[in-house]
Amino acid sequence: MTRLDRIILTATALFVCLAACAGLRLQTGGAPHGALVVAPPNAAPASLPVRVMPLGDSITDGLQALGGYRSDLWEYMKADGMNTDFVGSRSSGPPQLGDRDDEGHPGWRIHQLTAHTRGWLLKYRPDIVLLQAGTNDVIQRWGLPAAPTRLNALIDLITATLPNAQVYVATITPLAGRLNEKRASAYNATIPAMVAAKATAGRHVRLVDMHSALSRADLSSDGIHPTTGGYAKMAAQWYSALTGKPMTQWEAESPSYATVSNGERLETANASGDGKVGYLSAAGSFLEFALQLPRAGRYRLYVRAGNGAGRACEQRLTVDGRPAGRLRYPAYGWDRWTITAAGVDLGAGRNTLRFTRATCSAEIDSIALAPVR
Ligand SMILES: [Ca+2]
Repeated sequence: MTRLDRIILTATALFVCLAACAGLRLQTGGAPHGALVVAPPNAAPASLPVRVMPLGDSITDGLQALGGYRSDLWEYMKADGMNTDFVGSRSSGPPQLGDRDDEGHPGWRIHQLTAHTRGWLLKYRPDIVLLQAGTNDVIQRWGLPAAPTRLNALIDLITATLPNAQVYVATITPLAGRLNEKRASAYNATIPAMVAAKATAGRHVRLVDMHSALSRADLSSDGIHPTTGGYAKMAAQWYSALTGKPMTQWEAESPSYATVSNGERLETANASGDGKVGYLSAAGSFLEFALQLPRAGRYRLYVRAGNGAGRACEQRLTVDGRPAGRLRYPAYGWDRWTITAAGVDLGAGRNTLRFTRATCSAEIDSIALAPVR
């Protein structure tokens, strides 16, 4: 098969997938310029994988928390039945990360990525590029006034090399230290107009405001890389951008909306919010979220759970006291988080979601909801 044949076959298969499979769809309404938007499906997974290239520096690599945002992002996609292929020349992440391929290069500045990006794109031919770059330019103060120009050139290189790929451009995450954060904010401030101009020109580029998704409390002790919880927030922000469905997260350990009966709130730096809920093993024990929602409707529920029982286990879910099915968690180990999804119908105002033991106890770190429609 010639290369052209392969491209046509891939493009045709992808289009069929977009049109007929539930994994992805081509959104031409609200999204600019026919942007490729991943839609949480309810049907069978796509037959051909969608290639996703995580592209950036050590934050893409996942320094301080193995796998970084890629771990949760992979879990979200798996939970929604998407057939995803992470691509890149590197491979890093924990064993439970189903696909560890990436282009996250620790310490690299924008121009270093630019020097290699064309080759990576032609070799791995991603359908989606998740680009976050510039943190090293900022913290090394390396030609900082021209950093936006360099990012602009990198985006142009990607869209020129693979015009049909969808490029998600993230702002950089917060930095500790007033001056570094000021420099980061100045750099970030140039990105929305840059991306908007390219979208207007018909390029498949979208902005992901990653900076606003995290706070300084989400930074590890080095003041640069996110904590485990910070990376979890990054994954939720990437996935919200990919699906076009904004997710809202709630921490299981928060007493302001979560009640624990006959279980325990546990502190751990390995969970988002530095806390989780466990020991939900006794009969009658439960974790219950009381959530205020602005709108009634169908939602996608994502549960970030840890299961160290050595075998897959299930919890029961009830919504306002009504059975709403079971949630099944693979046995990755304690503090190795899996994300399990379920569809739930919720009302406007107060809703209670209660988790109880079914076949074994699992720990819950957080949950998230995204509107389906
Ligand atoms: Ca938590």
